[in-house]
Parts: sequence; C-alpha cells; structure tokens
Amino acid sequence: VSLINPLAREISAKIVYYGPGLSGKTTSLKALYAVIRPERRGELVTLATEGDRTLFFDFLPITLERVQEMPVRLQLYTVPGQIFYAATRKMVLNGVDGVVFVADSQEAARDSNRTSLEDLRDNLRTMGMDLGTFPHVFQYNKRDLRGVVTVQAMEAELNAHKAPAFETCALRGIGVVNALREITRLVVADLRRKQAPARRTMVPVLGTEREAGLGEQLSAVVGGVAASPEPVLPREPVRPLAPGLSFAALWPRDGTAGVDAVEEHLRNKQHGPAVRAAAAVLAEMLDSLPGATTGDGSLAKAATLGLCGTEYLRFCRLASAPDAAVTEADGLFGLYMLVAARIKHAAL
Ligand SMILES: Nc1nc2c(ncn2[C@@H]2O[C@H](COP(=O)(O)OP(=O)(O)O)[C@@H](O)[C@H]2O)c(=O)[nH]1
Ligand SMILES: [Mg+2]
Repeated sequence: VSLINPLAREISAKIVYYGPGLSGKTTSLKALYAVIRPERRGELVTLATEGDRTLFFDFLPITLERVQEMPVRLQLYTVPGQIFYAATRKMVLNGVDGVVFVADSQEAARDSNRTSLEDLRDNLRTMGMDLGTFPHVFQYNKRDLRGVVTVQAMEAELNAHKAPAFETCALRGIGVVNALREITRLVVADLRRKQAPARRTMVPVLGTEREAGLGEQLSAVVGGVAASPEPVLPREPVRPLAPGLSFAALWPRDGTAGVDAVEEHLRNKQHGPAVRAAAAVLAEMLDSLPGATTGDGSLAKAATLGLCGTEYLRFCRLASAPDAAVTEADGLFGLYMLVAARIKHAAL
C-alpha cells in the first residue's frame, strides 16, 4: 500500500528485495532487523520456510523518523528466488514502490542473477511499469567471498539503467543500510512526484492505480478481510470496559506488561500501535514454544499453538499496515488474537 497521507502526514511505501534464490535477501532483512532500533521496527516475520529457504516471503515493517520532513513507514518484503515460485513473486510485487535487487557476486550465480533481473523486468512490465524509470538499487552481495565477479563486470551485466549500486556483505550487515537509505530516497522522491497534485489540494491520497497491494492479494488467497485504507473519521466515544476489568487477568501477575500496553492503546484509540504491541507479545510467545526454532517459521508455530492460519496471516498483515488503515475493529481483533494465543498457550 503506497501512499502519502497528508492528514497523518506520513509516507508509507513498499520495498521488495528481489533476486535469485540464496543471493542474501532474507539475510539482508535479518541484518536490518538487527541494526534498527526496536522502537523503529516491528517483528521480522518469515512466512513458511523449509530449512532456511524462503517458500513464501519475509517482511519487516520499519519507521524512519523523517525523510524530507515526513515520517516514513516502510514495508520491506523479500521474494522467494527459486524459479518455480513465479506466482508468489508476482503477488509480493503487487503495489511495490521500489526494489532492492540483491545479486549474488559469485561466478556460479552470473546466469541466475540475469534471469532473475529479466523476471523482475517482465513482472514490472505486466504491471505497466518500466524498470528504466522504476526506483531500484543493486546490492552486489557476498563481497566477502573469494574469487567473486568484479563490480565492473556486474555493473555491465546487470545495471542497464545506471541505478545506485552497493557492495554488500549481508551476513555481516555491511552495506545494507546504505542500500536501504538510497532506495528510500528514490521511492520518496518518486511518490512525491506522482502524488504532488493531490497533495496540493490536501485531499488524502490513499490509493494509486497500483494500490491493489499485497493485503488484498493475500486476503484473496487466505480469505481474510482487506485492510480498508479510508481515513478514520472521529467517532463517538464508546463505553470503556468496566474499571478493573481487563484481559490482563489471564496472564501471570508479573507478565501483564504486553497486554496492558495493548489495552492502553485501545483505550486511547491507537489501533495501529495496539495491533503492533499485540504482535510483539505474540511473537515472544511463539518464540518460547518448545522445539521451535527462533525467528523463522512463525506461521508453523502459530499453527502448533492452535491459532487459525487465516487469522494469523491477517494479524501479521495488520501489524505492518499504516496506522490510517487500521480500524478499531482491527485493533480489537489484535487483542482477540493475543488473548486467544494466551489461552491456548496456557493450556499447553
Ligand atoms: N558469505 C556470505 N554469505 C552470505 C551473504 N549473504 C547471505 N549469505 C548466505 O547465503 C545463503 C542464502 O542467504 P538467504 O538470505 O537465505 O538468501 P535468499 O534466498 O536470497 O533469501 C545463506 O546461507 C546466507 O548465510 C554474504 O554477504 N556473504
Ligand atoms: Mg529468503
């Protein structure tokens, strides 16, 4: 969902890490997750992995304080690189505002880099966009390895449009922040250019022709409800829960901080923060599951706990949605997910 929302005065953009299988896309997101301050990022969600291969996609929501005077929310996605996941790649690309192309610098990956780039070019074309004018940067990754292809050769083979390119070692977090900073700059400039007329009239621009984004695609796949991007209008206050009545009672006395935060956000009508707070607690809960590997496979773990996969995916999507797209019902849904997880967790 790409938008400049003059009411919320924030920019929201979707950036996709594209490239062949095993080039280092997931590792790049992990590196960003590790260096970005916790209050500036959500959880890194890795959906459906087998071993360390991405079968579906990863995503990481982050907030930048300001880029050209406006706070920016970024939704970072990776695509599965393996050729047979073409449909998933198309789906993840929907609504994309910018691409970080992660190329593998190893000699053996020369062909797959080119094939993947052509695949990107084709996919953009079917979405009515041309790579030549589309915001993109390159990460020439795995520069730490011996005998890698020279940067000049990679430039000649891949970078037809003279996009900014970075030598990176995602494994050690080198260069990935610079690449993200540059793509953010390009994307913000591009969004501003496209949406400038609407911003002048101060009409909220909450959609573009490319706006049928991943949320809608995902809900079509899993049957959830699409995020509604219309601005949230002020409403009559609703009667709060009776004083003293709280779901926190379901948690041990010294472990209520998370659910307290969610309820506090809901009382303050901060529905987006409520869902994100719920997502943080739920992520911790999933991490603590016995036998589970940390970080990856959160969908599988949610299923182990007995949560509904469809609801869990909707929940993950809401946790990375811009605040303006999260309704009160969504916020309450977040609390419901957290409470459901707690009850199932306690019953284990
Ligand atoms: N040596 C080295 N290995 C890397 C680098 N980045 C990623 N890898 C490794 O390459 C493999 C594939 O990385 P991954 O991020 O899963 O690739 P993806 O398929 O693009 O998501 C993993 O074993 C990573 O540890 C890097 O900069 N240098
Ligand atoms: Mg991956």
